[in-house]
Amino acid sequence: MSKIIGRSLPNIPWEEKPEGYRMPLWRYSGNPIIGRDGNRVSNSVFNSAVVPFEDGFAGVFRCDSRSISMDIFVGRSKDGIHWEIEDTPVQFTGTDGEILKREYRYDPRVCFLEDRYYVTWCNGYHGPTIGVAYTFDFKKFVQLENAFLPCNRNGVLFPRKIHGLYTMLSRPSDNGHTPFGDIFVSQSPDMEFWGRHRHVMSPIKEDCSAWQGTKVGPGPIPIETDEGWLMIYHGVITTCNGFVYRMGAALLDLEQPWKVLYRSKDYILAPYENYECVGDVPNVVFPCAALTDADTGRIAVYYGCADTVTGIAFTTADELIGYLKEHHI
Ligand code: BMA
Repeated sequence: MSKIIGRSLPNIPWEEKPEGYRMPLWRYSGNPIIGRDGNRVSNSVFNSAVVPFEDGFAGVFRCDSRSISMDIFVGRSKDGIHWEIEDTPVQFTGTDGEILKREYRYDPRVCFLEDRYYVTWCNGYHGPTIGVAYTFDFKKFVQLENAFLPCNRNGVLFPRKIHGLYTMLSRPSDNGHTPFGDIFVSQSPDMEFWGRHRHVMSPIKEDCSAWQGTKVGPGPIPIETDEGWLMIYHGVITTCNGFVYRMGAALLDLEQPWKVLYRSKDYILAPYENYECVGDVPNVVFPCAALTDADTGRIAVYYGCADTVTGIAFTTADELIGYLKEHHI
């Protein structure tokens, strides 16, 4: 049995795997859980991040407006499935007005680390980079320095320091839709100055795993297990109709997370359902968060569907790591 190292979460949203289902992730039967109209101003609600909070759940949601501006909004839920999302975006405070200037914000991740919730997101600052902020209560948010130079996306913190250093995955990019992309990991003593950049993984150009041939990027906060960090990521192929986004998984070394122990050869979830294939950007499943229960090994992955709505898919550490070991590069 592969074991999750972390807290128990008896109220994790959950459904059992359908009888005879052959894939390692199975969708919630009530998907999508959040539609386009998740708040009053939204055109679409997707690529969003949730965490356990107080006696329920809280999250930071990407809501694109009906003028197609991109910003992030607080949401709250009792059960992790039904969400109330605020109508006004997160307002940041901080010491440096230069950093607080808003161009655009999207694809948030939320990470409970030490005593607070850190939010990282794709932050417009003369190109996309990684914005960083923290909150204790999902009311007041303090914005820190951007982690990296532009252009970068998919900044994903590890949920604890590794050898005394904050550790973050990211995916250097360009200013457009980026037809390339490798995952790197960086470390910081103070959440401000980031260095020790190490390469984690590249796309796979060969036909043996073509679904991840154009770019790869980290998704949810890595899940600590007794066998390594379980990293769920997105992999992209370029087709005659454009990009298709699927999900993969990898196990990273606990001490040196730039070392990949196992990596998906076969994808673990792909756009099959109508709400994943049809929307503002067709054929996208894009994971940004996962709830976990260390007692049962249950994992609930939250993912954006076709850049329009939000879904959940379930697995367990044992099921996913077992699949990974059978279907790895
Ligand atoms: C990426 C980001 C994501 C989006 C994806 C597919 O570059 O913009 O937010 O889900 O493209 O459109």
